[in-house]
Amino acid sequence: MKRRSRMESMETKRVQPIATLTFTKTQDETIPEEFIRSENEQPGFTTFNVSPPEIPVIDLSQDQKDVVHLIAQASQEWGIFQIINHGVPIEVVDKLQSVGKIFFELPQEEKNLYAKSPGAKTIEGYGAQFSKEIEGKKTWVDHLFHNIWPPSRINYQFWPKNPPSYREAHENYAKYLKYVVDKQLIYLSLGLGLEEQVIREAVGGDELEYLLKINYYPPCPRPDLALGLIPHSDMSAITVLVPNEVQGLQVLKDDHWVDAKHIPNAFIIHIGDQIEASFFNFLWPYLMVLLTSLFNAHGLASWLEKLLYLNSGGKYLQIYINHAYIIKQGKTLGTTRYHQSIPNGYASYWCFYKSILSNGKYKSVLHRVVVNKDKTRMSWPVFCAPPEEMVVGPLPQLVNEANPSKYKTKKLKDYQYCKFNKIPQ
Ligand SMILES: O=C(O)CCC(=O)C(=O)O
Repeated sequence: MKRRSRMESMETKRVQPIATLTFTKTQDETIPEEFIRSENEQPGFTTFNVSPPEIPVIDLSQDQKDVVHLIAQASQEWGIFQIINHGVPIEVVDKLQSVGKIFFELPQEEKNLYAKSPGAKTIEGYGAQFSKEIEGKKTWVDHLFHNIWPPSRINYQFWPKNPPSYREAHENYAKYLKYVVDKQLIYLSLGLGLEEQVIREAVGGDELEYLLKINYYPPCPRPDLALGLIPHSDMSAITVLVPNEVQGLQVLKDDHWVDAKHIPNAFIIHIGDQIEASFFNFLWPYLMVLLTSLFNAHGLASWLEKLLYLNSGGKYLQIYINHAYIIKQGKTLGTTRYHQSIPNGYASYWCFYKSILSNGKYKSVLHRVVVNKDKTRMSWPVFCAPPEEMVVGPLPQLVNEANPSKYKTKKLKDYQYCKFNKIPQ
């Protein structure tokens, strides 16, 4: 009996069974309240539909000089691009996707064998909802995380045994992916005018860790109200993502949420925080945190909010109890995964955590995922990040009097701690 109720409560924490229940029980197309985003986040209101710009697509079979130029340009202007002719055989990706799909279609009890235990320190395992959002909102997605490279970082306990070919498919994919990642890091280095191995070495060289995630976004009766993932940037150096054919990824470009078009056999490359460029220096947010904390302590936060908003003509940076928000002309820009939008409906995003290597040249992309009414979206991002103990900071080659260091040098694990706990970097 006890076991049964534990099992039941685990199941209700997964989105997949909730989605199935929602579809079978309701005729009126409602979804549980905790999945309904505030208006400023709802995709129905915030997606840019009128001839949106398109994420750059880069053909790697071109001359290397052109590839480097295009990648550097996309990394500065977008922080994301798609690559084609990347050298990974279609069958390898098909196999990866088919074993992942089989896993997510297994009975709930079997998937739960790989569940993260509550309070576990590791990110690896099967679960839902990466971190709690302040208003208790949930995203419409389940996931499985596990490392795939280097071999010393693999914990096979998190790799499903069913289907039996799961392991081979992932080992094979990791082998090919390594080649793609190494190449991207070379292009990014060359794009900054550096020797080709500089960035790769700076993010760990052979120790660079590959964390694979499988996202499973079931069909949602109200895709206009829910989000698969709230806006965030990745803590990685770069992320390589393959989606299935169901579109859903959106990126923030010039204050608008635009769709990442599905391109068969393309890989999507995200520039992560470790390589990013931020447009703020870090003293300004510290000052604002101090100010707002003082105001909060006296219950005056919402007054301060209004004052700032009015005085800035609707365009200002706001810090709200340790959270940074950028609000432009009252429009939704987004929130990060680690905090929530503010109650007055303006949108926001966290601006402290930005780092590091390129000292302002490349940008990490703010992205989110919308869900589909009839189809299941799945995606396979691989977050490539330095080992936790590694110290990351601006590359000395990129710092000089004209371009002083904008970011602190620190261990990746300290950086992650700050990001998870919303502490200024
Ligand atoms: O599903 C996607 O396309 C994006 C996934 C993502 O951003 C994430 O898992 O952090």
